[in-house]
Order: sequence, then structure tokens, then C-alpha cells
Amino acid sequence: MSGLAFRLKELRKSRKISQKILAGELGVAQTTIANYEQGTRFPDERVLHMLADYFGVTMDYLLGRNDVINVSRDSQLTAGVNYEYSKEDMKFLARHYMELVLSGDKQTANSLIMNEIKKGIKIEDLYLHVFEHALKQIGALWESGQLDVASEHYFSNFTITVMNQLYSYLNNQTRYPYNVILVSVNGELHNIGLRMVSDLLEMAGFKTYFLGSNLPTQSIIKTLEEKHAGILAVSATMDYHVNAVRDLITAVKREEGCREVKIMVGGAPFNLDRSLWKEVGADGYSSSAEEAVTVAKNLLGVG
Ligand code: B12
Repeated sequence: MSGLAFRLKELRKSRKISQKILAGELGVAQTTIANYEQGTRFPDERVLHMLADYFGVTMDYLLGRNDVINVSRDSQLTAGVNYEYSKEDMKFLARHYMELVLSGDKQTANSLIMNEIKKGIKIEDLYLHVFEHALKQIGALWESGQLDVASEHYFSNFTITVMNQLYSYLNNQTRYPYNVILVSVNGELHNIGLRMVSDLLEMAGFKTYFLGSNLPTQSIIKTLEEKHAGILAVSATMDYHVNAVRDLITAVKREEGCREVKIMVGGAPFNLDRSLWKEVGADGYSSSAEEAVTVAKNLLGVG
């Protein structure tokens, strides 16, 4: 039996996954999995990567070349394999990440993401096509009664934990002399989207101050002045928080010391009504964290 045949069978059995389920996840026939496990067929490179991702193990482990099940963060930093990611790969990754987290296997979920970083997935792809996709699936499951609110909290909190580990990967040579202050309005507890905006702006070369939710308006104004902020980024998810966005913008624009500050907004209500950002008095809007970088550059006339 080849190293792969042995390891594949061992991994599948230890995780209590049937050949049929695994075949469904990979989009291949059940007999193909059986052939891999008997050593009569060998997967191509793409399927090998999918298998390693699925089980959260290194390629060497999967091929039976060594017993190091997943790699440490330090070795990941120097590796950089640069694997090409299709939208399908990322959907698969999102689904697998979701399954692992919901099943309580956080170590494997974390290794899965860190291995993708090692292979060269772009942070923006990871955020938008893996985490954002998974979070939206979680929301849909909650809405249809298939998932309880505790699981929604657990999933989003764990995703923030994984994102926190990625800070050292947010580096870029460009440095703009502009500070961006990021807040979610009063009462708004959703702030992962805003956090993604913050991280991608940081990667693009802006200095960011992610303040999260529930800050008094006077404290936001004080921070804008003290940091000589170029941009205030405001997020709202619940539509009943749109008035709070409007009030915050009015208060900031009234302040003499904030005359130069540009205000950018985003979040679900602004994605639903594409002219709402103008109605609340903002200077810019974007529907995604990736686009937010372009909007910020345009507002400040850089890049
Ligand atoms: C995680 C989550 C939570 C977490 C939030 C944790 C946290 N720290 O953020 C918790 C558990 C606290 C929570 C609470 C609630 N939630 Co909730 N939640 C979600 C969930 C599953 C994911 C949200 C998320 O992170 N999405 C992923 C991010 C990346 O997407 P995004 O926010 O749209 O952000 C992107 C863009 O919009 C944009 N963007 C966002 N902000 C900004 C800002 C700027 C300046 C710019 C330029 C761009 C930008 O860029 C981002 C990245 O591309 C959604 C499901 C969904 N479809 O989103 C429900 C969802 C938003 N929640 C919902 C509800 C109803 C609630 C609760 C009322 C009840 C509950 N489920 O517990 C409370 C309300 C709390 C409150 N007062 O705010 C509903 C809202 C429906 C509605 N519109 O009325 C949703 C849609 C679930 C559903 N399907 O019904 N929730």
C-alpha cells in the first residue's frame, strides 16, 4: 500500500467520514476514493491539495513522507508555495472551515487556514471568499432555524480569533501619511466586516485605528482630531442603525477640527440601497472591504 493510500484511509476513518461523503466533498465518484485507498489510482495535484486542505494536514503527511501532521507558523512564514485559487477552491475551503468549526475541531480549522496562508492565499481572498462566505452561510442557517444563536456567536468569535493571528501578514512596503479611524455605530454589534476593511486598508499602506462598537460621539471626534485622521470609516448592519450613522456624520461634520476628515460608510443597509450613503451625508461608500481600499485612495487623492 502506498503512503497516500494508507494515510488517506487512516485520516478518513479517524474523522469518521464515509467514502461517499468525502467523494461528494471533492466532487469525484466514490469508486475513485476507493481506488486511491487501495493504491490502484493516484490523485492529480489539484485533488491532492484539496485532500490536504480537507483534513488540515501537510502534503508530506498526506503522502506518508513524514509524521508532522501540520506545520508551525514560523515555517509557514518562510514557505510561500503560491498555489492558484479558483472561486470553487475557496467555496470548498469555506465549507470545510465551517464544518470543522461547527463540529468543535478548532485546531484543525485553524491549521486549515494557516496552511492556506503558507500556500499563498491572498488575505483579501481569505476574508472575502472564505470568511465572509462562511459567515453569510452561518447567517442563512440561523435564519432558517438550522443553527441556534449560540453557534452563530461561537462561529463569529472563533473567526475573529483566527483573523487576529493574521496580523503579522498584513504588511506592505507602501506607507501613506494618513490615519483611518474605524467604528461601528452605537448599538451595532456587527463589526467583522469593518475589521476586514481595517485590515485591508492597513495592508494597502494606511495606518488604521479599529475602535469597534459603542463609542460616545465625543470620544470619536477627539480621536479624529488627535490622530489627524484622513478618514472616518463607519459601519452599520442593522437598518435601524442607519439614523445613528446619519447623526454621527452630522456631529463630525459640524466640528471645526474635523473639516478635512472624509467619511466613508458601509454595511448591509448601504448594500441594499445604493444611494443611502449620500442621503446620510457620507463622502464615500463601498460594498466590500476590497473596494473600500480604492474608495479610500480616491477620497484622499493617493495611489
Ligand atoms: C456574525 C453575526 C452576528 C454576530 C456579530 C459578531 C461581530 N463581532 O461582528 C452577533 C452574534 C453578535 C450578531 C448579533 C445579531 N445579529 Co447577526 N449576524 C451575523 C452574521 C452571521 C455574519 C455577519 C458578518 O460578519 N458578515 C460578514 C461580513 C464580512 O460582511 P458585511 O458585514 O456585509 O461586511 C462587508 C461589507 O458590507 C463591507 N462593509 C461592512 N462595513 C463596512 C464599513 C465601511 C466603512 C465600508 C467601506 C465597507 C463595509 O465590507 C465588508 C467586507 O467585505 C450575519 C449573516 C450575514 N448575512 O451577514 C448575521 C445578521 C447580520 N444578523 C442578524 C441579526 C438579526 C442579528 C441579531 C438581531 C440577532 C442575532 N442573530 O443574534 C443581533 C443584533 C446585534 C446588534 N445589535 O447589532 C441578521 C440581520 C437581518 C437584518 N438585516 O435585519 C443577519 C443578516 C442574519 C440573518 N440571516 O438574518 N450577529
